[in-house]
Amino acid sequence: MKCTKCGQPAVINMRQHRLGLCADHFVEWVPQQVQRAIEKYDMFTPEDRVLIAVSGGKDSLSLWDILLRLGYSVEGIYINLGIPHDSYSDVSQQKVEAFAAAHDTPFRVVNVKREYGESIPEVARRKRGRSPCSTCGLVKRHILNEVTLREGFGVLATGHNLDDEAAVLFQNSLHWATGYLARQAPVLPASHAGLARKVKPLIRLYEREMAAYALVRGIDYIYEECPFSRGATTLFYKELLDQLEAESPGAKQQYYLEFLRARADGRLLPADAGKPVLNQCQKCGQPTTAPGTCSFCRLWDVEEAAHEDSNGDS
Ligand code: Q46
Ligand code: ZN
Ligand code: ZN
Repeated sequence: MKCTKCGQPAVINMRQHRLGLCADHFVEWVPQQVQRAIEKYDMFTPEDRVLIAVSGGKDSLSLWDILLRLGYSVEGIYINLGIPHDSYSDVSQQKVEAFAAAHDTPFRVVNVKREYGESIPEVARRKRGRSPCSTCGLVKRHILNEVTLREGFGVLATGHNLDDEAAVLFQNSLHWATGYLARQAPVLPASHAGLARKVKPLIRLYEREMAAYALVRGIDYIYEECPFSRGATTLFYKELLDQLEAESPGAKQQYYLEFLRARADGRLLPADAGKPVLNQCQKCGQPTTAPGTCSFCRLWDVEEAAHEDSNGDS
């Protein structure tokens, strides 16, 4: 296979675009795709300060690299979840530190155990019945929202790629979870004073393209997946969608991008679908659908946990 642009040997063949590219043209093409997504969905401008959530994996580190190359003002945040298996969290943090040092770009670390007294696996163990992943998702959402607003960033960017989004869409549509379908978007506006604007600039790119980009750019990322992701249903949905893609190149892209189009045109859901009524958490002040304290604050409330246990409500 030869590069469609210059005839040199191609490093990647993207059947959905009928495009093969050599290393040089591929690392030029990827940021163009990201820039197109940023503009199409009106994500942010060069005047905005962007905070990027980095995990040490290929997607978020590559996104950081791409946004820097595109000239955006971007800083990183790493949340150390305290996952001990094979020093997963500490090794991930080292990858982030190495990237930031090599690119001379600022980042901050929030260490969950140091800040709140327990790591994610420890909280999940205490809150019997809550999975590490749902605990983790809740904690990350809260901290990222809080830091984005407190430090005056205009927007929070995450490294979700098209495969991630298509798998979540598959899961949500299997359950016809209309609330989630309504909120699954490349841009979540700051619809409330306590909510940061959130964007996903990689939604036009397949996972394999991000892996290839990291490789070609020499980005050193953590290859291992988080140990808690093993057996996750979204991984199974990704495999199913990959089978579909192998038979019908472009199917994943069409599935997800057509969903966005249909929803934007109002063909799927009423415009106000998925807009929950928000209250203010009595403890931290962040918006919450709960009437009193938010689920993040309740997570650390040991007295409440004991009460829940005695009620058999884990
Ligand atoms: S980091 Fe956290 Fe993921 Fe690990 S514990 Fe689950 S949610 S799998 S993105
Ligand atoms: Zn080329
Ligand atoms: Zn709270």
